[in-house]
Amino acid sequence: MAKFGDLSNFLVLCILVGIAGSSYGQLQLNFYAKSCPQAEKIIQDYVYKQIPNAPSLAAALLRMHFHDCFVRGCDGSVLLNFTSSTKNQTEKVAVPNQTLRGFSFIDGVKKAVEAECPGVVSCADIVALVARDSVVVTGGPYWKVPTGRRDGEISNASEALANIPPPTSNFSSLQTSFASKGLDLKDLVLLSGAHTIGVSHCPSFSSRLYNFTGVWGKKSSLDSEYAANLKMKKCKSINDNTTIVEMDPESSSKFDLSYFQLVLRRKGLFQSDAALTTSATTKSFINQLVQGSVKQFYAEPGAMEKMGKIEVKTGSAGEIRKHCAAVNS
Ligand code: HEM
Ligand SMILES: *[C@@H]1O[C@H](CO)[C@@H](O)[C@H](O)[C@H]1NC(C)=O
Ligand SMILES: *[C@@H]1O[C@H](CO)[C@@H](O)[C@H](O)[C@H]1NC(C)=O
Ligand SMILES: *[C@@H]1O[C@H](CO)[C@@H](O)[C@H](O)[C@H]1NC(C)=O
Ligand SMILES: *[C@@H]1O[C@H](CO)[C@@H](O)[C@H](O)[C@H]1NC(C)=O
Ligand SMILES: *[C@@H]1O[C@H](CO)[C@@H](O)[C@H](O)[C@H]1NC(C)=O
Ligand SMILES: *[C@@H]1O[C@H](CO)[C@@H](O)[C@H](O)[C@H]1NC(C)=O
Ligand SMILES: CC(=O)N[C@H]1CO[C@H](CO)[C@@H](O)[C@@H]1O
Repeated sequence: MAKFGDLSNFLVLCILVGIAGSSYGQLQLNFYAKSCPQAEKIIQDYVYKQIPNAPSLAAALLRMHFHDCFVRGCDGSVLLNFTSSTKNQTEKVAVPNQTLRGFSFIDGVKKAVEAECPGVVSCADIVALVARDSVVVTGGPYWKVPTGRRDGEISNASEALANIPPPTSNFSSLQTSFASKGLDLKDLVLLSGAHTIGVSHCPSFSSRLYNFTGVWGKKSSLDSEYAANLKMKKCKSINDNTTIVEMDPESSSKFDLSYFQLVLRRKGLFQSDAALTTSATTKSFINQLVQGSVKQFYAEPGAMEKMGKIEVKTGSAGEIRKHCAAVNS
């Protein structure tokens, strides 16, 4: 009997710990339902009104969400101009961030939200919601965005460099990088699928056009006709750092599955895109993907939602910033 009592106490304890664990430290759908019921609507309205006038921003804002989440978790650290510890050497300054766009868009959304409920909605949640809504308004898939993220107070350029995988990544470094954020190979493939929208600057891939024989003496994994075309029409010299190139040229503003078709035809722009075909696991997943529909693959419990939960700060951790580019003083 004593044993049974111990067991039931143990079960009660487990349930209590379980409840505490789930109400504290986790995101939830419509977190601001009581504190700022209009928040998600204000954000959505702003995006739905502005993005159709500047559709290329949708890609930039999705990429910003990725760069936020991979460094110190999704905590808005990518938005900071300055912190007391790093001064102006924040994530923004790091090489992978030099091509980020959309910071003033986020400031505009924050202003609209602050006008309704000052000091309630985090910049980290704004980035996550804006990324999803931007993709949806351009005709892309929907994914759920639970909220309740808090904003971080640290932003360090070296950490961005260390955590954002470079476009020269091979399969094993991509796998390691994503695994360190709790993302598996399926997530890696689906998230790389974001390269179905948006643009790149030449330096992110020009070594595949100009220098591939120098690297381990290997032949480029980029389709040779495509490479020749890019050299002739786009990245005319290895020093070109201003020309932009669509990653999925035939439908670069449409979030579809054509990125995966390109990757299979050796026309993925980056080494990291091509790397997805060097593993049997990811290659067979891509072969499966191209048979399906895009909405199906990004639906819950999808990779995008998982990315949005990386190392989030909740409860009383961090703060709710007043201005997204600055920690509260
Ligand atoms: C798998 C590792 C990844 C690598 C190595 C990578 C690398 C890059 C690079 C080098 C660019 C172009 C930057 C430039 O030269 O302008 C780019 C653009 C972009 N990336 Fe990724 N990326 C990765 C994963 C992701 C993920 C997970 C997402 C979002 C879910 C994403 C979304 C985007 C978007 C939307 C753009 C276009 C941005 C624009 O048009 O301004 N990428 N990526
Ligand atoms: C920034 O991050 C790097 C690498 O983790 C670390 O060595 C450095 O001390 C950090 N800088 C500051 C000011 O915290
Ligand atoms: C960062 O601050 C230093 C001085 O503290 C200044 O020389 C430099 O120009 C600043 N860089 C940027 C990008 O603002
Ligand atoms: C992948 O890239 C990493 C980092 O550059 C390197 O250390 C590793 O040897 C590479 N792996 C293969 C299989 O080429
Ligand atoms: C070209 O290849 C050489 C030899 O491997 C290497 O040292 C150099 O950094 C490469 N240049 C570029 C732009 O990739
Ligand atoms: C881009 O290239 C120009 C000319 O080659 C150079 O002056 C400039 O510093 C480069 N910018 C970057 C960010 O590398
Ligand atoms: C952050 O920097 C950007 C430009 O680099 C500037 O437009 C913005 O006003 C700054 N925000 C704050 C709060 O300092
Ligand atoms: C968006 C942004 O802040 N970009 C910066 C990236 O870093 C370069 C070099 O430090 C800055 O000139 C850009 O303003």
